[in-house]
Amino acid sequence: MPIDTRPGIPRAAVKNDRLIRALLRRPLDATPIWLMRQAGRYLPEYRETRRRAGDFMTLCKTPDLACEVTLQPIERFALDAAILFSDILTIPDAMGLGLSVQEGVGPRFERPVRSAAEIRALGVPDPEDRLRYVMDAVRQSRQALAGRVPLIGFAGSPWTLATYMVEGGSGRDFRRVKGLMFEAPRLLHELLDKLARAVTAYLKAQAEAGAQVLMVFDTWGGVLSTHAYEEFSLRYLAEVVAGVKAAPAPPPVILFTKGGAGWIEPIAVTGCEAVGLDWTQDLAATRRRVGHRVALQGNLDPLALYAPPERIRAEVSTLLSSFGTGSGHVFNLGHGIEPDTDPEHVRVLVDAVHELSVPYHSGVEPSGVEPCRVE
Ligand code: 1CP
Repeated sequence: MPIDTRPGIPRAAVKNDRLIRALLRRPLDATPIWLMRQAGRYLPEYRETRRRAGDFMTLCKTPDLACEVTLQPIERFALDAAILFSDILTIPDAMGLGLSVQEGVGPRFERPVRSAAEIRALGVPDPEDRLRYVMDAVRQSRQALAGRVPLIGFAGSPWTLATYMVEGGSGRDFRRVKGLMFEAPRLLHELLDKLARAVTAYLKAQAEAGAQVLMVFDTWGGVLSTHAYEEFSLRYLAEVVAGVKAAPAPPPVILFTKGGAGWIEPIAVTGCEAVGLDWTQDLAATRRRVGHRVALQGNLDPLALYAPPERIRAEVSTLLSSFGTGSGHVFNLGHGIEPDTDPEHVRVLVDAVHELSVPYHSGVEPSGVEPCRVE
């Protein structure tokens, strides 16, 4: 029976509910799969729409085009979820930092924030005002999907957003933001507190606009020491989850810290439904540690998609067997898909996950224990 976690939506609103079932660790027929950056440069149809848009931010800010791109991978492959086409940097852009994204250069801010005055001048954007284009893209994508698969909404973590805002673009050694962390930690906390409020409001608004699952990308949490991670990233991730969960009928939440292998237990107790894993983490061991609490998402090395089809199937088989029987696994890559990936290899991956995972969902546990409670 199809399930949906939001009241007011007919139970049949999602025809393919594998993702939601896996996140809630309920029985299902096969392991769901979606891919980080599944709508993007590896697809010729994306490159064509981006060309028509002229530049990346126009693509994000034009709901018709964002919706078109959101659906492109769903039209091509048997994926079990759509992820909204947008970017984590929409929030700093709405805060007035002036974002541009150039081919081969990446994201850049015209007005990075570094001083106390610059941080204190930042406002928390109203999602239905300066970020209305994102909410419109959610509403339109949800309508266009017509319940085929659930729609994932997302945001960057406060720490990850702060790295871009302070560095002024992609960091390499994070010299500036770490400088602030060591020299003016209270000022960085002021920025992170503002960002946590902005991210919470943004995710709640996406859920209200129709996003059925929410994911938080903490792409740069892994560059921190353990105690700095707890103080400057995890604490704000937990605040965001608590804020999102305070709304009536909140959707399931996935938290992903790239490089967070050492911190899976504290991430799993934030109140999220699932933890995303990068490819360095062992699925079986992680399931033993936290699989009774949360679902796990991941974690094929994105570069495995360069390998020939037989090797891709073998990698899928290894990961499925590593997770083992029962619900609670969402297949994904350990990070975003590379732009020069062959789309036909994505087809091989998606079909292999569906085909090879069926025996893991027969409903008959060899030991007779509840699926997902592996000790
Ligand atoms: O030239 C182009 O077309 C721009 C490339 C691009 C794309 C396709 C950017 C710029 N953003 C996106 C889309 C995007 N970004 C999505 C779309 C939905 C999907 O299909 O998954 C999502 C979820 C993101 C999220 C995002 N943006 C993250 C977190 C996930 C991750 O990859 O770690 C981060 C760190 C960003 C910042 C960003 N935006 C764009 C780029 C190239 C980057 C990364 C820059 C860097 O490496 O620091």
